[in-house]
Amino acid sequence: MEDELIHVIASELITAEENKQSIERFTKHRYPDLSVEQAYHIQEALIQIKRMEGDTVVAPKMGLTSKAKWDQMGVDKPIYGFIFDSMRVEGDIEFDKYIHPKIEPEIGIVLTSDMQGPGVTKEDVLQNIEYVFSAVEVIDSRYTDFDFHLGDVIADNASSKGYIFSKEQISLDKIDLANETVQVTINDEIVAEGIGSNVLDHPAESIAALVNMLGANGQKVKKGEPIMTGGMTSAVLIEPGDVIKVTYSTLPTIEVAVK
Ligand code: OOG
Ligand code: MG
Repeated sequence: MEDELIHVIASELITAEENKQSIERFTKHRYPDLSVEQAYHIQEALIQIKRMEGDTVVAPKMGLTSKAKWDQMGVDKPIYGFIFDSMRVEGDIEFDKYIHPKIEPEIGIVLTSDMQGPGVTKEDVLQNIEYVFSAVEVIDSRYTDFDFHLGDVIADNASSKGYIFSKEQISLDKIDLANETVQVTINDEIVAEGIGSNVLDHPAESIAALVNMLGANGQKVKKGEPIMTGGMTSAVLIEPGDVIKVTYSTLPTIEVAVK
C-alpha cells in the first residue's frame, strides 16, 4: 500500500473522530484485502497526525484479549493501539464528545523497567511489575455500528477514545491478577461481570503479547507507562444519565456518571 493511500485512510479516520460522524469499514467495499501489516501502518500514520496536532501518547494498550470481546465483535485476535493525553476523562463522561461510546472494565499494569520482544513471557512480565491499577476504558469505534474486521479496527487505533484510571496503586503481592473479579453496574443494575483470567488467561500474558507485537516493529514497552490489558467483559453501551460503577475484588472501585 502506498504511503499516500495510508495517509488518506488515516486522515479519514481522524475526520470521522473529529466530526463524530461514523464511516463504513474499509474492508466492506474499498479495501476488502486490508492486511494486518497495512492496518498497523495506517495506525502509525494516524498517531503521527495526532502528534502533529499537539497530542501526546500516554501508553500503548491491548485490545480484543478476551473471549467475551471476541464473541461480541466477531474478531478473535489481540491487537494494540495507543492512548493519548487528550483522552483522559476528568469528571463525568461527556456523551457529546463521542459517536456511540461503550465502556470496558480493565486491569492496568505499570512496568518497573522497559521490555522489548520477541520472546518475552508472562513470567518475565510478572518479575517486572511496578504496580497494578483499575481502569475503565471508553471505546468509540469510528465505524458505523462498531462493524469492523481486524484490519479496520487496527487502523482505527483499536477504537481508543477515553480512559479513567484509579489513583490508588496496588502492589503485585496484594492481588491475584488471574482471579481478580469485576462487576459493572449501570444505575444499580448489573450489566457485566468478569475475571482476570478472561484476559488471555492472565493479564500479564496480555502485556507479554503487547511487548512481543511491538518488538516485531522494533518498538518497546516503557517503564512507567499505564497499560490497559484489554476488556475483561464485553463492552457496554452507555447513555446520558447513566451512573456507572465498576467494582473489583481487590482493585479500587471506579464510579463515573455520563452527562
Ligand atoms: C475494539 C476495542 C478493543 C479492548 O479492550 O478489547 C479494546 C472494539 O471492541 O471496538 O480496547
Ligand atoms: Mg479496551
